[in-house]
Amino acid sequence: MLDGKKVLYSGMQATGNLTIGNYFGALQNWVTLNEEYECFYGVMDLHSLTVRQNPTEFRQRARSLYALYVAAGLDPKKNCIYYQSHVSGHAELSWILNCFTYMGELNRMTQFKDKSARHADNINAGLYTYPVLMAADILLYQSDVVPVGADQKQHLEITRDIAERFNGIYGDVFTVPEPYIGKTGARIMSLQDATKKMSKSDENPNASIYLLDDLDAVLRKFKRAVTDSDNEIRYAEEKPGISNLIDIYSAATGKTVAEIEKEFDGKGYGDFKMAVGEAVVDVLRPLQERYNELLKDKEYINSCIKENDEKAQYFANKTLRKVQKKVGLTEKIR
Ligand code: ATP
Ligand code: LTN
Repeated sequence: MLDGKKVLYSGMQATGNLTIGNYFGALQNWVTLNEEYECFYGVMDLHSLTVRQNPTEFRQRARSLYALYVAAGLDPKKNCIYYQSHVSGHAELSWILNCFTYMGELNRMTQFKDKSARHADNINAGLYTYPVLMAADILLYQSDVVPVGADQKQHLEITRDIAERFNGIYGDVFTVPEPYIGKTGARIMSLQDATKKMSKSDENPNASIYLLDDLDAVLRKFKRAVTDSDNEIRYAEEKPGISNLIDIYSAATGKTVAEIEKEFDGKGYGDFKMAVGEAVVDVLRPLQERYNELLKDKEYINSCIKENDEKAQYFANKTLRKVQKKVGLTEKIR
């Protein structure tokens, strides 16, 4: 609780360009939940270091991510939108929590298994302890709720386990957070292979719709999206391509699956794909306009970053000091 409100925490890695998977799976829910909670949103640049980054591009991506949060509708004067690497408590708490996390737990993480398969030449210790840093992010702010896409559920579970273990030894130090996974859009799939999650790091540009894609390209990519052999617009396990498009249309318009099936009853795939493309373009157009405006106003973004870094640092330090004391680290002589 902070000022009588529950605390919401979330963030994204500053790696690659955001896709509509990131938007419908996470960002859109952040905006919906925004008023109800005291909110912290991190640009998770320390997590991005688990894969190699080009320093210049990385810095630009982090800045672009910050602007996209704001363009999506999060007001940086009301929400604490900040850089993870600017608050030293994340790395400090992460070390302490490492000592309360078992290798057996980390061995079970599916994201680690996937990412080490994809980056076989760079299976570093950061990739392995990634979930512990994520637990530190969340627990530092005594967060109650963490809105994420379905792929992050396992990381939320380990965060809860670490918090409960720590509280079991030292008393109620951490709030145990709940995940918030939206009903629609929690798992948007690739447009080229509907058995794979849409990802910012997919090598095939037709597989993902990027938030900053040219709008004609968006329509084109939807036209080329994989479907299946019959011509019926129906949500079903054996129709992953069409089901994915229904999910996207639902997330973009707020319509239910039943409403969508009815709307397109008797219509063909071509019409449906066009409608999905247009619905997504309607979401992206205002977002891109705001984003382009924001990039022009350097001073505004800088002042928001500065103010919010300080605010985050203040709250993070409160928890960190408490943890240091509980585990018996010697206090600094002031
Ligand atoms: P990468 O694919 O490069 O590992 P990513 O696209 O998964 O990255 P993250 O920064 O790891 O991006 O995720 C940011 C947020 O977006 C998380 O809450 C994650 O659950 C959500 N998310 C990512 N991809 C999807 C998707 N395809 N569908 C729904 N939510 C998603
Ligand atoms: N692992 C997350 C990004 C992330 C995060 C967090 C999300 C890092 N720290 C804390 C929520 C809360 C991902 O989306 N891949």
